[in-house]
Amino acid sequence: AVAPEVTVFRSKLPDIEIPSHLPLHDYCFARAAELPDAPCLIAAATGRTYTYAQTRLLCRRAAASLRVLGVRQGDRVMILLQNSVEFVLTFFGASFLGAVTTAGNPFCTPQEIHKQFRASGARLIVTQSAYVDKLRHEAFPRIGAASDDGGDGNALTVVTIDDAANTPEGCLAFWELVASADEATLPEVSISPDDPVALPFSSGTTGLPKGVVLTHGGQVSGVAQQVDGENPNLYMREGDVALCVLPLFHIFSLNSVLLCALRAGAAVMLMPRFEMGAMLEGIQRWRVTMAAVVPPLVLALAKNPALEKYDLSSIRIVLSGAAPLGKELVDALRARVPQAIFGQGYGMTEAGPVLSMCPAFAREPSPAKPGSCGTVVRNAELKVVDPDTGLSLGRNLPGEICIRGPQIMKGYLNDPEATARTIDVDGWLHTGDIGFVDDDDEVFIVDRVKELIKFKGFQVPPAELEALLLAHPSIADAAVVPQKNDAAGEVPVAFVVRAADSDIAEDAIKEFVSKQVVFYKRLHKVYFTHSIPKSASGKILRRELRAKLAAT
Ligand code: AYL
Repeated sequence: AVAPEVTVFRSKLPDIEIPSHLPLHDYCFARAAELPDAPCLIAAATGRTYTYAQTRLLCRRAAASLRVLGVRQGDRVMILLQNSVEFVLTFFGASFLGAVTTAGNPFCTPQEIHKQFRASGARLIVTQSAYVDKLRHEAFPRIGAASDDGGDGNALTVVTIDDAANTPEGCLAFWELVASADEATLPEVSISPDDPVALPFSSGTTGLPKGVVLTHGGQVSGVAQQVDGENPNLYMREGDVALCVLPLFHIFSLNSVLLCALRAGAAVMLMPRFEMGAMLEGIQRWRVTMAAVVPPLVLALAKNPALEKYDLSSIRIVLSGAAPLGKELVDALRARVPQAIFGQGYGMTEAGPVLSMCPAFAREPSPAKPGSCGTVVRNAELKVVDPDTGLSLGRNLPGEICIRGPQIMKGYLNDPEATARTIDVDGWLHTGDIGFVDDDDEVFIVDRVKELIKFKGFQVPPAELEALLLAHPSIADAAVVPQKNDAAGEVPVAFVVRAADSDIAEDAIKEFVSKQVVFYKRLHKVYFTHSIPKSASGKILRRELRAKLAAT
């Protein structure tokens, strides 16, 4: 048989040499020797700045500390922190040891954190005293330092970043450990490109959140595709300052902000949380040049009159990602930051994460149209397939976007079936996004065939909420789908079939879910119905439900 023709889209920029043999930490700190005194991390909350030499040294001391606590190559370390210097030190500290970081959202409920903790197989958690009570939940092992564990190897080691005086019972103080650590004791670790370095969680195209295995070679490739080469797609250099306000436990901020900025020799301004005044103050004070944002943040900025009181003239790039960015929104903000280039990156945790990036951010920029997600990154192939037939589609025809290249995940942790559903035998990763490539090679995302709901760029996996709902004795069946929302993009809403004789009310259901989930997974509405539409094989017909919503 003749193989069907495949239209493969590639970057117009030439491929680059990618040093994917390097461990991620060596790749990201490659410029530290050359720029020892350049600012690397800026803690906006305290005003403290760490140079490249200091940052690298502290990362190695963090590695030595983790090693003293028993962390070895291949082990998983969980980070439950807002953006902070300690997050960065722990991430690279683990990397130096060949250990793997799984970063979670500290605002999650104990049950949610426990699921990630258990699935990852972590034994050590680096967090802040404010979150330690969540780890005292019955599901977790008893908290006890590795050393005074009295032979019970099942205790959980918890390191807190607060002042030593505020270290909770049973926990260890991060900075005490780092202060007494000796980086000279670090063993030589042989790391291969195929070894995992990060384990974010994502629900992918279907089902519950799963560990996404990202390797050293994969992350080096993913960063190189953005910032390396003669004509980097996302042009950053020494002197640049990247705004790091989006959470580092999400791959957008970890990869496109932290890892890319370090590789380029730029500084990273770390903000623990989004607070408008502090953010604008920080941008002005540290002269931020690259701002990574999500659409709701663009909205908040566009609407905020306080913007005029700050000098934002240093910003040259505004990179929006993780959810669709409307043209109107860009226009509303552009007037306030006229010198900046606005554009989008399109990414997915599993894809390493960036598939396409605005070409106007390049060293030798080329224009991008409003609403476009840019062009496919270098050293990668992108195709668009008919979601029903799998056949490749040409330009301007919407279909499922697929990506292939050295940057994509190795697979889902301990889940070969989910991996096989997402990455096919030819190495193509199927995104579950519907989009097309236009005549100028620009990618446009128009819809999603996967279940995922995106609230302000945060993942809301419907399967997780459905499982919670079905556990309620008054609920016979349930389905959760996205509903369009101006402020959040999408919000989760439920269709619920009450159990026989039950008259459970909407509020009771909403509250039942709220108590078990982080804020962005809360149900915004419950629609009672007599049955959930399903296919012959029992799959929820989400399209039908979404159509029903659109009609109301
Ligand atoms: P996850 N426009 C529309 N939808 C988007 C966009 C975009 N620009 N970016 C991401 N999405 C949606 O795993 C899309 O449905 O990673 C995609 O499959 O939490 C899903 O979000 C993936 O969600 C960057 C820029 C990373 C963006 C990212 C996105 C990470 C979001 C690095 O430079």
